[in-house]
Amino acid sequence: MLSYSSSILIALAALLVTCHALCKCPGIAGPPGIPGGDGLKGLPGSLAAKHHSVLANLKHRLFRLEAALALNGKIRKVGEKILASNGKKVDFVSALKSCEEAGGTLAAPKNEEENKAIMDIVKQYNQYAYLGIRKGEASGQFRYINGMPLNYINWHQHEPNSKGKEKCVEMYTDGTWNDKKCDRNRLTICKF
Ligand code: MAN
Ligand code: CA
Repeated sequence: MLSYSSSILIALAALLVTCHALCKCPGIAGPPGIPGGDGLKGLPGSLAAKHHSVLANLKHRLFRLEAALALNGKIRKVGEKILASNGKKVDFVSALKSCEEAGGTLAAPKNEEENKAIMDIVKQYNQYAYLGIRKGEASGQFRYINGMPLNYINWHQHEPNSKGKEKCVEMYTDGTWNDKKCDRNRLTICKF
């Protein structure tokens, strides 16, 4: 039979593990020691401690991996998002496809900070990039790939000018946008 206080401790440990699994906890402090807990509720203390150390180790490795990739200019972290380019210049559909096949989508800036992060990659490769934005068939409005309306824009002066059929959007090296035909070869920048 478990005492009231050990039940509380076990419940606390289970909560801590859940919290760490969801990565909402700052730092990687360990759970409280749970002597001899082989709980009826939640995880046994030894299992909770093991899970915690596995998660803490993964978190630490992930942190170092992201730092190393960012240092080498392989990725850019912006908020919770990760931006990366394969360095390839292809048409819009091919660019979107390669991002989706990699488990992401074409990057589209939702605010100034994200626009700057994408611009840094455009500058790094010195190549204009397609953004994950296109003109909707029905609406005739520029929207994100998922169909949602834009909540941030950074058009170059006099753009969009919709010359002919410019249904895609490219980013210039100064971070401003131009509506552009979708069949040009532009740098692929994905968001994960
Ligand atoms: C080209 C195209 C257009 C763009 C103008 C700007 O014609 O890239 O999309 O609007 O240049 O002068
Ligand atoms: Ca244009």
